[in-house]
Amino acid sequence: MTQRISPRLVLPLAGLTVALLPLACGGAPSAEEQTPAAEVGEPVTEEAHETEEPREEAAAEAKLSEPHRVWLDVDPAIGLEGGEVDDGLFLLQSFHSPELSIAGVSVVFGNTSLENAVPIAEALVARFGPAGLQVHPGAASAEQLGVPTAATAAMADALAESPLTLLAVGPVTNAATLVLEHPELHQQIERIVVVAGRREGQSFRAGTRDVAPFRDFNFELDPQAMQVLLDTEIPLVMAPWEVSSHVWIRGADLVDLAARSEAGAWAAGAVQSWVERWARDLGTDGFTPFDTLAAGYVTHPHLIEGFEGRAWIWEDLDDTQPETGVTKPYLYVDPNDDGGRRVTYLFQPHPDFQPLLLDRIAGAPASVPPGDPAP
Ligand SMILES: [Ca+2]
Repeated sequence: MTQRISPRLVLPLAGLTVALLPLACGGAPSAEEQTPAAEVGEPVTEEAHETEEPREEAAAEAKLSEPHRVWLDVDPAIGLEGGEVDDGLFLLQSFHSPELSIAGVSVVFGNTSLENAVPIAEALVARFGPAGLQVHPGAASAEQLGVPTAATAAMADALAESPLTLLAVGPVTNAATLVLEHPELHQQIERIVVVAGRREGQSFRAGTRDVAPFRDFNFELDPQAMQVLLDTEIPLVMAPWEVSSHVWIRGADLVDLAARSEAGAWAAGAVQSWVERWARDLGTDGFTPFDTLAAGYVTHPHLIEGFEGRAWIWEDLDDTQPETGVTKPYLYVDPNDDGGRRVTYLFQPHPDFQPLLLDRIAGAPASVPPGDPAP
């Protein structure tokens, strides 16, 4: 069932400004149908909400185990007018997670140009990151798949030192170039967590406006790079739109965040134009913080339910413009499919994840009731 993707399918979007990018999973909102937020996603099991053990289990696990050594590969656009904010929140969340030991940060094109994204990552690391953490520029477009960069060199050096988990929360061009260039290091990569994928037939919808479903942004910007990862035996975890569609950061959460800490206040301010964009384009109060589910799975696996399934890439009618007859590649995952490649597919966060995420973004638990004014 695996289908190789031809070069013509790579979408030449890297040069567009963020204001021109349609909204998409892991990226920005796009255009056409209407579904209340409560209906987003495939039917999901409700049992995950009924157990109270996961948070306690996760806390016990965090205390007992050594920090997970991770590498963060991001495409941040937070702070740009209308720019996607989830990579920025993902970085704050990671900096404030004692379960993680961050070996390095690299940057890839995606939500904005590499040129825009690198200084955003550098500023976030300098202000809120651990001392000494370095930021390494990677691919500026999908055309650079297979071209070594400062990012892939630094990742290779870190992997040669000791194994790590790669959190690749933008287009996976940097990750794919790393594995193409360094087959000797595959065994050192404990797993790669990506923000991409869907079940067959699933449409990415949110909000009440009559707009098209989200694109599978990270995947669609470089499907060939995803194929490279699928062709390896490195464990792959998918934190797709489906799992993030159940987590919302609302306006009231931002008031709460702003009151907690310097980082919380910065985040609350930096996401404002993104919140306004979702309200305007999708009719929502708040947004889903896609990339944060990837880090959450590493820090608190008990809070995010997944299944082992098979993944493959398939060409099908573009659901964002079905009237045109145009096709596009899809990254499908199916728990029952025997073809394709084995992956872990995340689909259901525990309700405790959202308050935990706010704690981690702020670097502090809630100390004042939500709704109180920021200091
Ligand atoms: Ca991202």
